[in-house]
Amino acid sequence: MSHGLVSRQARVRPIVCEWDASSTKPGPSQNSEAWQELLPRIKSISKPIVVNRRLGELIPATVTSCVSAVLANGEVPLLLGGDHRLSYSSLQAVNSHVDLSQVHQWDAHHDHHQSLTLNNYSVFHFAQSRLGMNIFRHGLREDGAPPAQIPERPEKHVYVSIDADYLDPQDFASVSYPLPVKPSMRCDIETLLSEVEEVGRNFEVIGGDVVEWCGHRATEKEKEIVRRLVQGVVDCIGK
Ligand SMILES: [Mn+2]
Repeated sequence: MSHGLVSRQARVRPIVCEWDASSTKPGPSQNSEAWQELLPRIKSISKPIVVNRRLGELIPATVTSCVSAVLANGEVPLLLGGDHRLSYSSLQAVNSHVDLSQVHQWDAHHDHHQSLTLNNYSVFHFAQSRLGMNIFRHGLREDGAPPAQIPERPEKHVYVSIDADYLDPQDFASVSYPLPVKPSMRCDIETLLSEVEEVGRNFEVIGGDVVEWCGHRATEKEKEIVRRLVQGVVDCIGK
C-alpha cells in the first residue's frame, strides 16, 4: 500500500473512458469534454485517469488494468463511460481484489440479454454467469429481466453501476436508449441519490461507474443533474 498517495479527503479516483465498447448507436463515446467540464466541480475527488481512445480494442483490458491499479493504491475507482459494456471490465478487476458478489444497477434496462458476445445489453448476463454476481436492480422498466438471486452469504462489498437512462426521459433526455417511466415508479435524481446513499449506509461500496450518458448533447440542466449524481456517488463511495 502506498499510503503517501492516498489522502483522506479524496479517496475516489475517476477513470474517464469515452468509448463505446459495443453500442451500435454512438453517443456515450463522445463524453470526454463533458467529463472534463464537470469533474473540476466535483468535491473530494482525485485527478482523473483518462483512457486514451486511440487504444481502440485494447480499451476494455486497459480499463481492467486501471481499476486494478486504483484498488491496489487503496483508492476507490469510479469509471465514467462510455457504454455499459465497460462495467464488465471494471467488475473483473474489482472481483479479483475483494470478495464481491453484489452489484446494484440503476438502469431503465436489465442489460441481461443472453448473447454470444459480451456487449452493452448482455453485460449483466455475463457478470452473473462468468463472475457469479447477483444483480440488484433499481428503476428497471424493460420486460424480461431474470429475478435477482438471494445471496448465499451476507454481503460486505458491493459495486454500484449507474446507467444515465435510469432517469425519467421527461427530465433527462441525453441518453441513447430512453424508456418512459411507469406511473407507479419514480426515477428522478432525488430517488437515485437516496437509494445510492442507502446502499452506502448498509455496505462498503468498493467501486462504481456512471455510463451511457451522451454529455455532448446535454443541456445545462442535465449537466447539473449529472454533477449532482456524480457528487452523490463520490460522497457515498469515498467515505
Ligand atoms: Mn440502460
